[in-house]
Amino acid sequence: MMETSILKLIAFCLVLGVSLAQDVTCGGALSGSSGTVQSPNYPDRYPHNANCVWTITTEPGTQVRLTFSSFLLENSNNCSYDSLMLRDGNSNEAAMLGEPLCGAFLPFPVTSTSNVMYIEFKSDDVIRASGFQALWSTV
Ligand SMILES: [Ca+2]
Repeated sequence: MMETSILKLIAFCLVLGVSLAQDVTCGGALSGSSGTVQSPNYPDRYPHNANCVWTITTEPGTQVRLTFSSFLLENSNNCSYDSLMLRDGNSNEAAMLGEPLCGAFLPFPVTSTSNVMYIEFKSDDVIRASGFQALWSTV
């Protein structure tokens, strides 16, 4: 009986641990006509070693436009430390939409050529910032 209780307690802790870990997970498959994408914890600082991927899919025949309302990522050459990358398609092999983004300048709105945009946010293990928030919509 005692053993069962201990096992249940361990199982509970594992579940709790997993759900706490999920608080910093991010990304996902988004679809519809509009919505918001933001870095984990926004407007608080994003976590270290984040790796988030969003795919945004709008109606066939339309395009996806991403308009930033806030942007602050650790700055680095070629954005090699923390970065936001936008791609014109549904995978990390699709063509980049512009250069990798980082630093403190609010990026111009970006529009895909098809109805899918791939967004990847990465952070390294030092220096965090408030991250980004962007509205996506159908064009
Ligand atoms: Ca960093």
